[in-house]
Amino acid sequence: MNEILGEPHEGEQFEVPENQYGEYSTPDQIYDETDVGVDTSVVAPGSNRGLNPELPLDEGDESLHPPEQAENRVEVPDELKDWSVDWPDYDPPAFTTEWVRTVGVEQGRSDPESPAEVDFSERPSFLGEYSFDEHGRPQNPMGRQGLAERGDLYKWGPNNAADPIVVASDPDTSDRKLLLIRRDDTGGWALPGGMVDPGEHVSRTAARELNEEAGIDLSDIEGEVVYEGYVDDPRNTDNSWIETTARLFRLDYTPQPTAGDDAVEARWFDCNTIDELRAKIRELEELDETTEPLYASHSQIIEQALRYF
Ligand code: RP5
Repeated sequence: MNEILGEPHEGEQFEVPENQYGEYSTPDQIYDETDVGVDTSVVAPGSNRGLNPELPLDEGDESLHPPEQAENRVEVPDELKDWSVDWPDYDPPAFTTEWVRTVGVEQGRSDPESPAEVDFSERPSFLGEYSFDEHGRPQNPMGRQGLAERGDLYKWGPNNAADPIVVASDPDTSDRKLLLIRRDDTGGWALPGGMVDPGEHVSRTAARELNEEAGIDLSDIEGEVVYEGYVDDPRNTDNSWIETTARLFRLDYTPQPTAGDDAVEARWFDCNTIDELRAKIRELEELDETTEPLYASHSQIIEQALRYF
């Protein structure tokens, strides 16, 4: 058992997979030496990825989800997701936002236009080795996404993010609360995470994002890595995808959050179980049973974190 994870409660079926990228030279600025492996089953692509259909996408900021990206995507039926399944007519539009190609470059966040200029041996994935298509573009290990090139993401291949999972337990009752933010792009509830900054070590990202998006400074707490792997983010494309390191911060008090940066709201939710949390958000947002109430695969990542109590 990896020390960083601690022991799950007795009787729980939870295995820590082998670290799968031993063959890569893991860049110090990205990964801890104590990285845990990935259970990709945690984030098997879902139906609507927590996008609230009632809320319009933010059209004012090109860095967010541009409407044309959403409109252009080819619908990929589940049975055709896997690259190994033949789909001779599959010809998704190639799209990379103007923002990624201009501002992202100026800010030192974006890759060059051509993937041939990227050293992918320095860009490991938590999912292990990934393949490349006939144009030298990395292929999303979770399969077809209906859009080629980078879409809204800065990098070809894996784009590293980090997510703080802040859980406050009442010392008397053991009742748990979880901190969430409302994203300003999709309007959905999400973990207060974000992308790893250029040159930043991923172990710092979760606390920085937490401070920026919820105004809570936990930078003196290390937290526990409870998930490392793929995120079923709506921005993922055939050639670019998000992978996160989720870090659990345990508190015995509930500091007052203040929304900032990409968050329009930040608040605590009752969260003794993932079902309680999801029901609470559905009620608040008046969502039906079929709508995933949390952004991307954050439900599954939170569920994973709750196993550590
Ligand atoms: C999700 O997007 C990650 O899990 C993380 O929460 C977030 C990072 O993107 P931004 O919030 O920076 O847009 O996939």
